[in-house]
Amino acid sequence: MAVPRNSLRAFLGQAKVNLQRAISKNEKVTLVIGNESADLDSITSSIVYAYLRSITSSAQSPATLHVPLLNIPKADINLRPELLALLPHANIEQDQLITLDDLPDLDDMKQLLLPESTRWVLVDHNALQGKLGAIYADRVVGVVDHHTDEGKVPKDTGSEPRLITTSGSCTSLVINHCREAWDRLSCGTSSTGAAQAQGDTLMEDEAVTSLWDAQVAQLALASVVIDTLNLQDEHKTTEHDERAVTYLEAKINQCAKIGGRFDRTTFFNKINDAKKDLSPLTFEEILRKDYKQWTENGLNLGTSAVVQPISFLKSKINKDSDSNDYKALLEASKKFAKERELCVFSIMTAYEAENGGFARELAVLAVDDRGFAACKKFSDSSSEKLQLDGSDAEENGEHWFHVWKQGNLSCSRKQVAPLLREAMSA
Ligand SMILES: [Mn+2]
Repeated sequence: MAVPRNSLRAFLGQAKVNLQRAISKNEKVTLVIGNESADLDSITSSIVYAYLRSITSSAQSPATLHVPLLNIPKADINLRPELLALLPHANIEQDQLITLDDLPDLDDMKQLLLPESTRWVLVDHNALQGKLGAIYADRVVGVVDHHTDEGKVPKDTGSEPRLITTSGSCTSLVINHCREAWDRLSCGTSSTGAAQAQGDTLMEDEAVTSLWDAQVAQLALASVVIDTLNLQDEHKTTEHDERAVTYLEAKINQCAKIGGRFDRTTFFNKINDAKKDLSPLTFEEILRKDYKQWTENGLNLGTSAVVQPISFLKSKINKDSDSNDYKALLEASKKFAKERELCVFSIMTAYEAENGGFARELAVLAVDDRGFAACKKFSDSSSEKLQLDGSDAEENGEHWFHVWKQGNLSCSRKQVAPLLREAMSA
């Protein structure tokens, strides 16, 4: 089913109804889902891809309603202040987002949302992990991603792309993939849907559609500037990101209502300040905020990406004293790891250092013998590459725990997690 061109706000309403019908009436549905960390990039990639693929068509891909699904429960939206700061720019509200809470309970999922009635497009990851993966992994029909290709998505993806390449933000790849079809829409070749949907005159039609476009463009732009530090992070920014930013800024400027007063740096600072403010969150919420898990060789690896330094986490836990002691951090991390049955748990920080530069740290914890062996292997094989420089460390029969400064700033979780997984593999 194709949908007429509409605002993002109206589109999300239609998408939610479409998913409900798939569940209650066993109708076919296409879902677009980001990775389990559900960072801003995953969320905007899925919403923007779903929206544009639902209202645009090309020779190989007819317009089909795509449902953007956030890979988190509804309650976890609140752990993402940068998303909450962004939503008003796209004129959407938290309640309109479609989350794991909109799927049937896990126990009946297979019966109520039949795998054979579903198609899944992955954005910002290329292997469907966890419980959804166990049921729907072989229903994946397309991918747009900037992580290492795990080879799980079929080579021939038909009407959906199989696009995996390096970029700062996955949303940049989504935009560059969809822009031609999006522009054809704006040229008016199929813009009558807007007039019909609105019941407006064609004069008003253009003002309305340019506003809709600018709202979608801001949603996409936010991830690109967050993931590339407003195109200033030389380790992450690629040509794809630069092209996407130029294009999205132009889309925003075409809208008379927003374009005149839009300033990209002000916009970046607003979203980035919201992202960095972890003060309302508890230690456990900070670890959950940007969390990914893998199973390798029967061992579970958990990783939390954090936008403040380890010293911030220590002060969060040692709230009654300003102690820089790592013991409480170690204990709280062990608790987090045990609750998730992890064998290895890692915290990766990336933050602005006091001298204004950018810095990274890596903390790695193992809680059982198999984890100890994997961590030793990781530390032996990757210390040099990552330029790890130790500070806190404790190794005994109970745990293996190291905190390092990571001199190699170009390696984020995208590079570090595969090294950990490799050390865990047989
Ligand atoms: Mn990403």
